[in-house]
Amino acid sequence: MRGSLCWIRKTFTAEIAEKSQAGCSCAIGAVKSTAMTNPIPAGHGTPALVGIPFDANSSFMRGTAEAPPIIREAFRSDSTNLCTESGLDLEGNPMFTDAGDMKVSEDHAFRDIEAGISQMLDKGQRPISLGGDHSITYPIVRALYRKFGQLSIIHFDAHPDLYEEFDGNRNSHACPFARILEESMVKQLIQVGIRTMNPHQKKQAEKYEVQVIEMEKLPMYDRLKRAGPVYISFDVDALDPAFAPGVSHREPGGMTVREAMRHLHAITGDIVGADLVEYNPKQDVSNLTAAVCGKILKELLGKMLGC
Ligand SMILES: [Mn+2]
Repeated sequence: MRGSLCWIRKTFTAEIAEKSQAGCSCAIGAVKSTAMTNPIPAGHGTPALVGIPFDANSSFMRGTAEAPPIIREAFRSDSTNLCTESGLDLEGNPMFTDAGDMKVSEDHAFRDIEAGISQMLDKGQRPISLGGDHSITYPIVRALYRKFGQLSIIHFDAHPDLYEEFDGNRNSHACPFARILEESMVKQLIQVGIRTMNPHQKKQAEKYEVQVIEMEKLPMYDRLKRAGPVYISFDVDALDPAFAPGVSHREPGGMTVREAMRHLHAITGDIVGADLVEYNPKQDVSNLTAAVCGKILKELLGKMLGC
């Protein structure tokens, strides 16, 4: 029965994308079709999943390198269907693809990731990477910056990840946004769900004019309305560990899955890429967090497809 109640849109237009941002209209006028012609608007590419099995920059506990196949399995699980909540059926949908897992050497991980993402962009793909620890966002953003210029980044996380260095490691998963900001690759960094700000990172946030939306201040949808190229970085620990225990750094007091999806749905702009990072299967309980990742991935894909 999977997918039986859903629609596949025959065409994709900027008009539909625009309407969708105010509340998706994908089901309106949608027809079931297997013959899609040119469904991706000019300037965009095909969303493509890519696993990045790398966790050597984790500061506390490894395990996120094992996440990509488990997220894929949850995403495609027969326990549910592949429809987004807006009604877009991703089952057999040619509007997105799966590029498989990236080969990443521990010694040259950032070089490999940046090159791998660049190759995807050259093929006209928009990467949705499945991590991996959060350090991978830095080389991904480098590749995107070379193609699109300065990006707006919407960053869901319990942590600001703005450390100048952490435990002597400038590439730590606690540092990616410091690296990204140093290289001026960002038009605006907007952090959502933060609840572990400390004096050092506060100073960093002030220095780089980061818009920090603390957990306590949510909901805050208006600040997510952007124009131009947008990158979404989703650290699973933005969610409360009650909903997503499968993370290395459980930080109570976080978002519900619904709150996260409402903020995700509120984002506007041209989404040129996204990542889903820090899911640690070793910490999961009954694959609960895997299911949450599958759900977030579906909605991310829907978002990138304009729904
Ligand atoms: Mn985090």
